[in-house]
Amino acid sequence: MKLFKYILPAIFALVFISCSDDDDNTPINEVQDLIQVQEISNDTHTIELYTKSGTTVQGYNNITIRIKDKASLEYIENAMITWTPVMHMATMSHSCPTSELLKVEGKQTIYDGFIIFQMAENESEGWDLTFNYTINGISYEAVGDVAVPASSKKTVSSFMGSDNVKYILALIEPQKPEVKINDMVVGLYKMESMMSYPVIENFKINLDPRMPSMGNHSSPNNEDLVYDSISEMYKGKLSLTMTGYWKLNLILRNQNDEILKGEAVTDEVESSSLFLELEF
Ligand SMILES: [Cu+2]
Repeated sequence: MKLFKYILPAIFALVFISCSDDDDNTPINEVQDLIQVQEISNDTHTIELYTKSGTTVQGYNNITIRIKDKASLEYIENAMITWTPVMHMATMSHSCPTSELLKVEGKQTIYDGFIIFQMAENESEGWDLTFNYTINGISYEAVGDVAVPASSKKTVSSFMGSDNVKYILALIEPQKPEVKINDMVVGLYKMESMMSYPVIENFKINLDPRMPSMGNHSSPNNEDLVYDSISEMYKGKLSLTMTGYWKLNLILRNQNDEILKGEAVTDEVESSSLFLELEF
């Protein structure tokens, strides 16, 4: 009897160890905190798109992808990928600002980046997304339509500066505004051509948040947005003293401090012609 007392647990332990070895072969899930938006496929692969909300919208979108091999059902760990969003409009096509699409540090199967859709789709005009990627020296392409519904608040502004350059400015943070001094992040890009939207460096953006429904009051301790070369974005502080609708009035200045777009808010001027909006 004593023998069983020790041998049985030993056998169970061995079985357990060999089972847990098998677990190493089950695919790793690196998208637990994300929701799948859609899949874009070709003959060999399925590209899965994920965001926090499970949707894509007009404005800034942080997108995570992984590529599944249709034959082996395994996720690709060594792809080099580029992506090109294109809006097909009645008279022309154009792209939008994007980051690179790079492997997430410390992860095996996921790649991420952002796309700033500056225009929403409508009944006859919309966006598609092309992935060009290489795996072990072989090139592939996959294309699919992407839904870009209009956002209810202005989260991206596309405008002509006084220098006759077309700019795109997008709200990146806060994604979840709170009653506090929020970190604010904005992306600023130049529309160089229909397909090229380089980052604009070293400009300055004055920030004046107001609540139009409450006498157009402002808030204390805001900080203007200045260029951060590491993130290639503009960073500042946005003070929100209560919940509700806020208009973020902005003035864009170039390196010589010349105003390219926007006006200061005064008793006579209720808002700037350059602004973003949020409500929470
Ligand atoms: Cu368009």
